[in-house]
Amino acid sequence: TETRAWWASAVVYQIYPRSFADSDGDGIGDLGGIIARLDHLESLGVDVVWLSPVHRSPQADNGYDISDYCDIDPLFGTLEQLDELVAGLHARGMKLVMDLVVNHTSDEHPWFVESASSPDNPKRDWYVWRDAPDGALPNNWGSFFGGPAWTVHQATGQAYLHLFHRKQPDLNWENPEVRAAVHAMMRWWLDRGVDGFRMDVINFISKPDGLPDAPPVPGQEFVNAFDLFADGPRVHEHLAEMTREVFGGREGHFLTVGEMPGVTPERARDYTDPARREVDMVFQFEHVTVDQGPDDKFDYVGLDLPVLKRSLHRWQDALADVGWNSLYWNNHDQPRVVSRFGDDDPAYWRASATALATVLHGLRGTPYVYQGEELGMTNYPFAGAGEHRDTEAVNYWAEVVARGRDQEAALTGLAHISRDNARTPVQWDASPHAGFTTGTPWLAVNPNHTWLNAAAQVDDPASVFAHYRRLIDLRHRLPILVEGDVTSIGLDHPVLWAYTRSTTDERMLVVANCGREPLALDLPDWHGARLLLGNLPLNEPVLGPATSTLAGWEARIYLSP
Ligand code: TEU
Repeated sequence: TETRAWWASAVVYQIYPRSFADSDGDGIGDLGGIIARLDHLESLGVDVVWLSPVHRSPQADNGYDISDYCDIDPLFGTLEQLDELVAGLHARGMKLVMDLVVNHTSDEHPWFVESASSPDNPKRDWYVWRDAPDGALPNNWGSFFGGPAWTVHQATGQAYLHLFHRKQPDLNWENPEVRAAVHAMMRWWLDRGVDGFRMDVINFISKPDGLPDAPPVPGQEFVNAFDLFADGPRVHEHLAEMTREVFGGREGHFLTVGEMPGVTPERARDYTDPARREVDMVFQFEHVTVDQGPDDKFDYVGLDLPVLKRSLHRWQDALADVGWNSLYWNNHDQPRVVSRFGDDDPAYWRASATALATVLHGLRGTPYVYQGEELGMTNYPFAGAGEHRDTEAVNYWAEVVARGRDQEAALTGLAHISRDNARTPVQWDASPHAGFTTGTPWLAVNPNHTWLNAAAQVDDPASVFAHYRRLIDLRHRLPILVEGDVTSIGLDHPVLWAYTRSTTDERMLVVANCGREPLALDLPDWHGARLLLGNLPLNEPVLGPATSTLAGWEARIYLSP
């Protein structure tokens, strides 16, 4: 039988440094702030920290636009502090995974500056340049952040490709020098002691030959060409080469996770099949788009629970034999789960945050916890468009206004889906800026920090934090959570989320009531099962012969006798 890799029983914690903790009073989180908060992570019990970019960057996309891969932006600190962070994590038995943003660089990266300098520059071909006669763009692709995916460079008359911001030009992965430079940079980080990489939009790196137009969409000048550049022709080849060139011959316990918008379960099997040596796991996006309509990302249609359940269980089934799932509700791009799929009314907030945590952490895969999720942080009460800071939200609003689209609907969409919901500062305590900074925070602190904060939770056994700690502890202790097969129960039920885990000698039941009303639970097979973990004080320690009742947003995990 196969031996599982160490990350199969690990839990990863994501830090978005700008919003985690500020040590120098400039209102922006930094490495010093993280180093000062390692006890919080140790007490939560996570195994790995994934750090969103701290590299040198003009910050057009909060660090996902890198101008020097081998240095730390002064906003965040110094390389010495990064070393100190690695040492501090290692001393506590935790690992550090860096963000790897190599689909694109910043336009201020020396590679691009050279590339842009002239059509004959040796680095011209490091990026994707095409003729733009009389300003006509090479194709109809749109940028994720609005407008075309091309910008004409006045000096040379050619246009460069940028799937994201115009300050994020796409690297040309067809060029072997580009690939070699990326591999060398990755080895440099491993030599420094980091333990792996989270690879930003890594399934976008291989563009289709000829960069063809995407099928036109009526009323849209530039269209999302997703189907053309996601999972492109040579992406598997590039990832296998990266594994060979970067990790080949190295001793160590590394973790690689590829962020892959639009990836299908079938393709994810290939990406994560250990025999192919591409990546350990992927971040898929299916379950974080279930509340979005066909128009665009901010076309908010609300949650239909069975759709969400079916999605996550489809992924569980697809990767049951080959490959591995990552499990996440939140990251720096997604609204807060308790507001999005749960119930952030103060009366249900704690129960729903812990119920959602329970159903996710009971599944098979590697769970990721995004900063503040362990406290049940909620969406921000955005009052208008002016409160959003994210380039995606700001550009979207400008387009809505320019095109005379429905502003009411756009504001609703932004309030529910905007990435800024995830980026408000972590709420450490009840003080005016929530203990995040002594200065003025770069993004407003959620007013609910007066009661929703770490200080109020870390020593309270009934807190969201304590529940996350127990879930993480279970993952470490119970092989059935790592290995057990997953079988869903009643996928079409409108509020019950239930499934079993099973190995040859044990069975586990996970049940959650994803609604406010009490819910009768009738599972004859499980009489006598022993309660392992519940999120409310009311649970039955042993499931009786009669029908039992789950309170609103109650979740329980039982082990069969
Ligand atoms: O995100 C990739 C991505 O496609 C989306 O999740 C993105 O958040 C956007 O909202 C699409 O509508 C990654 C990073 O996580 C994100 O923060 C970066 O902005 C992006 O890549 C570019 O590097």
